[in-house]
Order: sequence, then C-alpha cells, then structure tokens
Amino acid sequence: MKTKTGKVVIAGRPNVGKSTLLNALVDQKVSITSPRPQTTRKSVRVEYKDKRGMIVFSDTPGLMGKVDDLVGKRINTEVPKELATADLVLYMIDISRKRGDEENKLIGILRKIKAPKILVYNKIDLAKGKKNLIAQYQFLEEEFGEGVMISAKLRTHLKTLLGRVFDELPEGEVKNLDPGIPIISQNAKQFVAELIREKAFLNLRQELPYTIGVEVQEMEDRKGVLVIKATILAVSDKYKSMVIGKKGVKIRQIGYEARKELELLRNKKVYLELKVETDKHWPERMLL
Ligand SMILES: Nc1nc2c(ncn2[C@@H]2O[C@H](COP(=O)(O)OP(=O)(O)O)[C@@H](O)[C@H]2O)c(=O)[nH]1
Ligand SMILES: [Mg+2]
Repeated sequence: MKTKTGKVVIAGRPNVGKSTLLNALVDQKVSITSPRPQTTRKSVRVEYKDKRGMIVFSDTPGLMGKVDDLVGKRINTEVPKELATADLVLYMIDISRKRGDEENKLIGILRKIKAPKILVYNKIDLAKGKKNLIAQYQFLEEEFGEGVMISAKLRTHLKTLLGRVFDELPEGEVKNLDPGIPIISQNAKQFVAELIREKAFLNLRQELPYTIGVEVQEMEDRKGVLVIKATILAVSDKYKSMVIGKKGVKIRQIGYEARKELELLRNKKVYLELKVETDKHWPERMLL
C-alpha cells in the first residue's frame, strides 16, 4: 500500500474546538484551549504518523469578525496564509452555536481555497433540543460534501474522521514512519509559554487575555528539576495588577496550575519563577 501525506489545516470560528480536536487526534496536549477567543494566536503545526502515512496538522487561530486591536489583526492574517498552503482543509462547525457574520466571512475565504475540504460538525455531545443547530449548517453539504459528526471533547468518531482525511490526501513517500517530535512549529520554551498563557486565560476575567503575552526567559534541567523563569507581559499597569490579583492570589494560582501540568507532562519536578511586567510593546515584539 502506498503511503499518503500532506498538510491538513483545521479551520473554523473561534471556539469551535479546533485545538481540542488537534490534541485529541495526536493524543497529546500540543495546542492550548480555553473558552476564550484568541486562545490560539499562531498556527500550531504538529506531525501525525501511522502506517497509512504522515500528516502535518495545522491548528489555526479562529477568524474573528470585527477586530480593532493589533493582536486580533495579526491573528486574522494568519488564517488565509495557512489555508493557502493546505492539501486538505477540515472546516469545523460548532453545532451548538448560531450561524453568524463570522461564519459567513470564513465561508467566503474557504470558497477561494482550491484544496479539498471536509465538513466537520463538532460538539455533537451538546446536540440536545435547542442546542442542536445542525439544520442551519446542512446547506453547506451541497458545497463541501457530507459532514462528519464528532465530539472533539469526548473523542467520538475521530477514527472515522482520520479515515476520511487519509482517503482525501495525495499519495506520497514518507521516509520515516517512526514517531518523532510531534510539534514542529514551536520549541520547548515557546510551548511552556503557551501553557502559562492558557492558565492565565482560564483564571482571568473576560477582557484581560487579549492584553497579555508570556515569555520564557530560561529553562534548564538542574539535577533532575526543570527550572523555568517566565514573565507575563501586560500592556498597562492596570492590567498588570489584575494579573497579580489581591495579595498575589491570581499570579500564584496561574503559576501553580502551569507547574502542576508541566510536572505531569514532563514527569519531573518543576520549579517555576513567574513574574508580571508592564510592556506596552509586547504585541509588536512578539506577534509581528
Ligand atoms: N461540549 C463540547 N465542548 C467542546 C468540544 N470541543 C471543544 N469544546 C470546548 O470548546 C471550547 C473551545 O475549544 P478550543 O479547542 O479552544 O476552540 P478553538 O478556539 O477552536 O481552538 C473549550 O472550552 C473546549 O473544551 C466538544 O466536542 N464538545
Ligand atoms: Mg484554538
């Protein structure tokens, strides 16, 4: 049997579950997730291999309707760029949410992309009564073919989806089918920065996440302990004090959760020194 290979770009509105799907497909946490938009800021590219071939999955930020901030603008240029290099596109729909302008904007972009597309209905675990809005999306099947219904969170029907993906991909030689390093778009420090940002997103109020970035300055193994120095960057002193919280309670919680998860992932003790600093220019420095 000839192997198949290609780049599969996961596209969809913010919050449809793109990053959750990617983590489930590769059975590893590679992309951070949260209920907040803008959680994924840069595309995360990950390798998946099995005897059928090799796939590079690209988890993109969700395309947002209205954007006026720098972070949002940067995010919105990322999606069309990734889509232009796709061999196959997974177009994800959240069947628990109404269609809207955002969706229409994305459909417009997808129509211009020549690569084959698979329609994926996500969150079918929520498909009960009023939450089942699948009928609003079924017109898309005329254009994109029959959809696959999945729950990324509960990992249902992912095998079916992966089978469809391999069916659609072009044949190509894969030199090495051994498992390697799955994440190819970021290094270890960048991954840890992302993990800290995830914990911040989960612990901070609505408006804050957009204004923060995370940088890891140092990461090294010292006698079996992973020692990490990292900084959360806020665009103003007001946001800085919100990240710190009353008597430092927020920053401590963020640090605690990040450390715990890293210890689980790396299977070793982690020492995390986490600071907060005001840096008005972090978005230009880190996102452009
Ligand atoms: N109920 C349910 N929730 C999901 C499912 N997939 C993702 N979510 C949740 O939806 C939110 C957004 O997920 P995320 O993967 O960050 O979305 P993204 O912005 O498209 O990358 C998170 O709170 C996920 O736990 C699903 O299949 N069912
Ligand atoms: Mg995401």
